[in-house]
Amino acid sequence: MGETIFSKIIRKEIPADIVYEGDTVLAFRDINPQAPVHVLIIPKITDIETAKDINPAEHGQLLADMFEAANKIAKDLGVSESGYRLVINSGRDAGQEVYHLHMHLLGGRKLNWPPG
Ligand code: IU
Repeated sequence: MGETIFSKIIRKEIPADIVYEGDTVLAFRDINPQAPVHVLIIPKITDIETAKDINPAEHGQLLADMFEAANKIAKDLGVSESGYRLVINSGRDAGQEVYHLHMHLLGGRKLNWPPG
């Protein structure tokens, strides 16, 4: 269950520009960046397809790990002070393309609100 192109990136079967790797979380630069800094932060487990599949009782530590990674990446890539956006697109109307939970970290330019 949950096999997507991100599974292949996790297994290093296809290349990605990895900026962070921990025991539970991997992060790599988006192949189609929407900002100077655009990183995808993903769990290494493959069974959370989208945000509605998150079970806080089961996935609480994993979510904490994802935010710990986001904080570190924002610092490492120089956007921690200027600001950045964390986005999880969930389902069709949000335009989710890859059904493996992922958090976008976007920064390095002034971001518009509301998003399109
Ligand atoms: P979305 O939230 O599911 O819409 O975002 C999927 C993102 O994954 C999107 O920004 C793509 O550019 C990105 N991506 C990638 O970085 N590498 C890939 O091989 C594929 C998609 I497929």
